[in-house]
Amino acid sequence: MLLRGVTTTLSRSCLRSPVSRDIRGLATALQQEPSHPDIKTAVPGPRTKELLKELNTIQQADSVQLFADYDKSIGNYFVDADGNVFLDAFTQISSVPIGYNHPHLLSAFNDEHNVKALVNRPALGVFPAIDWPERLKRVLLSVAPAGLDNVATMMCGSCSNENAYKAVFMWYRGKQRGGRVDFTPEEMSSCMVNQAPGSPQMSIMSFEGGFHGRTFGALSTTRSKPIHKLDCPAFDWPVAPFPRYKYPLDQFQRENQQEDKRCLEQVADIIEQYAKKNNPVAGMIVEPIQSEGGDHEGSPEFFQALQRLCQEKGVALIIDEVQTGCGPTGKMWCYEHFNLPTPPDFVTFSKKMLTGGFYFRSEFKPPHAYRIFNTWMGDPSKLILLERVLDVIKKENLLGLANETGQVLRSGLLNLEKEFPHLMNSVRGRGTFLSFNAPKTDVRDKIISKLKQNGVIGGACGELAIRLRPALVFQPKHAEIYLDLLRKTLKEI
Ligand code: PSZ
Repeated sequence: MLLRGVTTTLSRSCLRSPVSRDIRGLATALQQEPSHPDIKTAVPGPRTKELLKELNTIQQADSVQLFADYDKSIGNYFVDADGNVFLDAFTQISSVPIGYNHPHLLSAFNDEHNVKALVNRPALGVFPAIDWPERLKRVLLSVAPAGLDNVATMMCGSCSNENAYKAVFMWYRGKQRGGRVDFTPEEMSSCMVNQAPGSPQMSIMSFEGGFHGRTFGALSTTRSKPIHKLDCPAFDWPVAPFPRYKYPLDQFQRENQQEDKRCLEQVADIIEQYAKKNNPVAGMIVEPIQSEGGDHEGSPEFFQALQRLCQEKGVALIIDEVQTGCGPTGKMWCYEHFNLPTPPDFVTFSKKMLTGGFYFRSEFKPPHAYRIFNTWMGDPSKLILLERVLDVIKKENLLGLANETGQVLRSGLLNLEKEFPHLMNSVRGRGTFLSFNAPKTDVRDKIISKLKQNGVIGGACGELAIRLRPALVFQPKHAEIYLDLLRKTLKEI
């Protein structure tokens, strides 16, 4: 059977409207899920320790937490090398959209056309398959942020951001040239020795606590932890403060509005400073919820004002939805919660979208070929899987489920915050994209580690936060298990 025969196109309206969820479908997909975690050994167990030792003889592997048994992992449950079964509330740093071994994904390559798309991997910028334009429309453009009708595919989140920056710089220089599209001989020769005017001074602004990746351009905009940046040369690009709110939000409205104002004033000042030192801010990148940096939120009003500021100053606005995108906040794109009056200029994605890439306004399409380019430029087989993921999201109304499960999680976390005020505060987030703070970093780390021994994989971010990043198939019943085991863990501390 051909791919186009078995899947349906997702229309934007379908994703946004609450259609009734096909519980039966979801139940079938998850029927082999265990009913609860099952921890048989110490964590990490003996086999895990052996594997870690072996891997460490080949590479620096100390970041490895567990080795997965991907034959046995299923739905929301992760099975490790020692046979321990964990409820996964972290999902490979937020990048498993519909759980492990979803049947709709397992069957994707039963189809000969799809196998050939997998095996014959094209250099997409030069020899794409006959069905590539249609596939892009049917899959990626069917969930495009409103008003962004262009898309480029890439390999990972970092290179999606990196290439969005390049598109911004090309657009900015294009404006300075006043529409001239050819280059001067001086530009051509100076760029070959990394000098202006061919390699001009320009910058991308980012925010304290932001994370945008680890390739060189992206790394210059990453501001979450020194360990990401140490020893690597960086561009002189500006950083501005991002709001740090007090919680609960409804009790600190005045303080938090003041915080928005403080940050916005600094953004405007820094743009002026960089213009004066002849390093103009051409673009700005921001996460709708700062994720690696500690799950810091900005209000809709903050983002609306930020966009106005960008428009006034001629700065392109890039929204980094690598971690927030594809549904966990209850909307396909988190920034949709902000009611921006006009679309942002770019939305970058990866993780749950399975392919990296960026959506952009057509004004940002470079006038020349080969300028935003690399060999693979993504991988069509990832779009085959993504098409199926989007199909499941729509059929099972998983955006509605993220809201429903999110409410169970949020109210449970708020109750735990009341019960353990010395261990938990500042519950926040949207949908299942939630987090809370511990009072100190060592307490936070202890909670995460004990939670794992109790059968739940959770994630840390920033200095104090514990974040929830379950798959989109996390149901209220999984939320109850998470909350029970978190309560048990907090009692042990
Ligand atoms: O330590 C790391 O390299 C991590 S830990 C989590 C991430 C990276 N997240 C990746 C990420 C992201 O969360 C946002 C908001 N933007 C860009 C990236 C980079 O994506 P990758 O890792 O695919 O290059």
